[in-house]
Amino acid sequence: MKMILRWFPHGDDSVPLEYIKQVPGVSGVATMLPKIPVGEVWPLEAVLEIRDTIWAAGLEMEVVESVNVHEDIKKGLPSRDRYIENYRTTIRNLGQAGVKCLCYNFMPVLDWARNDLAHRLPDGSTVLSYRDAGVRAMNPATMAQSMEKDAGGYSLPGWEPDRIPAMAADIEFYRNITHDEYWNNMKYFLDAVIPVAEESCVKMGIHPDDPPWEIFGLPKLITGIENIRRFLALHDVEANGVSLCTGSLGGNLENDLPSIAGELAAGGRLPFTHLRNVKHLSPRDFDESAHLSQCGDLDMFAIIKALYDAGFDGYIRPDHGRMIWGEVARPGYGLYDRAIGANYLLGLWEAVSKMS
Ligand code: DNO
Repeated sequence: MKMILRWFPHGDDSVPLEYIKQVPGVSGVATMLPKIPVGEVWPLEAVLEIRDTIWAAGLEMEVVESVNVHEDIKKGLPSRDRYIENYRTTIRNLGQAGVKCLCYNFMPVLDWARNDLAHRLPDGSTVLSYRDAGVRAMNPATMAQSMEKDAGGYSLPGWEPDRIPAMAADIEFYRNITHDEYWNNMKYFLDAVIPVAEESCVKMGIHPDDPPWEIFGLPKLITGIENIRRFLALHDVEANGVSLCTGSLGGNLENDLPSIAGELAAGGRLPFTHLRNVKHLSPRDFDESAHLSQCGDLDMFAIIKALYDAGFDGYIRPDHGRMIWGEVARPGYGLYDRAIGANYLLGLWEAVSKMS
C-alpha cells in the first residue's frame, strides 16, 4: 500500500510539493494536466516534465487522476473514435512515464455535484456539503456559478469553465439515452482502451458516481456493488478496475463500504482508493466530515481492515479534507486536514497490520 495526496500542477495548488514531502508516510502524488483540453492527447513531453518536477521534490508520480473522457465518447457519437484514439495514446504515454494507475470517471456531464463548498460546521471548519432539495432547485449553470463563488479562484476538476456552456444541451441529450445504451457506450470505450492499458502496465480505475444517484435526469452507473460487478464483467482483467471513493459511494447509506472494499481488493480490481468520511443529516443530505470514524457515518477502521485482510497493494489517498486553521486553498484540497487524515489512515493501517 502506498499513501499519496492529490496535487494540481502549474501553480494551481496552494500546497507546494515540498510540504507534501514533509507529511510522514506519503510517497507520492496523484496529479493531472489540467491545461490539456478534454479529448486531446497528453503529450509525452508534458507528462515527463511534470513527472520530473514531482521527482525533484522526492515524490513519486505513479497515479494520474481525471484523464477525463470526452462527452462524445459517453454520448456514443460517431466522433468518439478520434477521442478514443487520443485516449489510447495518452495511456501509452503515461505508461512510458512510469504511471501505474489512471483514475477516470464515466459520469455524464458532471464530475461531481455539491451545492455548498464552504459549509460551516459548529467547530468553525468548512466542508463540502450536499443538500438534495438545494441541488434539485439548481441547474448545472447555477451550480457552476455557486461553486465558482466558493472556489477561491482555483479550478475545480470537472467544472472547467469551458464545459459549462454546453451543459444544458448535454443534459437534454441524455434524456433520450437509455441505461443500456449508456452501458454500451461504456463498453465500446473499454473495448478500445483496456487492451492498451494492459500492454502499458497501467491499471484503469473508474471513479464512482458522486452522488451515487441520479440528478438532473442523468444516467448514473457506478453507484453500488451490483453495478460495479456488471462494470468489472465488461472486461474481466485487472487493468479494468475501480478507484473506490468511500465518500462518493458512502453518500448512499445502503452501500456497505467495508464489504465492497474487501471484495474489490480480494479480486485484484482495486488499484486506488479515495478515503473520505460523510455525515448524513438524512438519507439524501450529507456533509463531508473529518476522516475519523467518529466524525462520520463510515467505519474507517473496518474499511482499512477489509483492505488489509484482502491483501490490498494499491494506492490510498485521503480525499477531501475540511478547511481548518485559516487555510486558504481549493475546496477539499487544503494541506492541513488531508495531512491529519493521511496519518490517521496510516495509523489504522499500522495497527491492523501489527494485530494480524
Ligand atoms: C473529486 C474527485 C473527482 C475525481 C474524478 C476522477 O473530488 O474525486 O473529481 O478526481 O471523478 O475522474
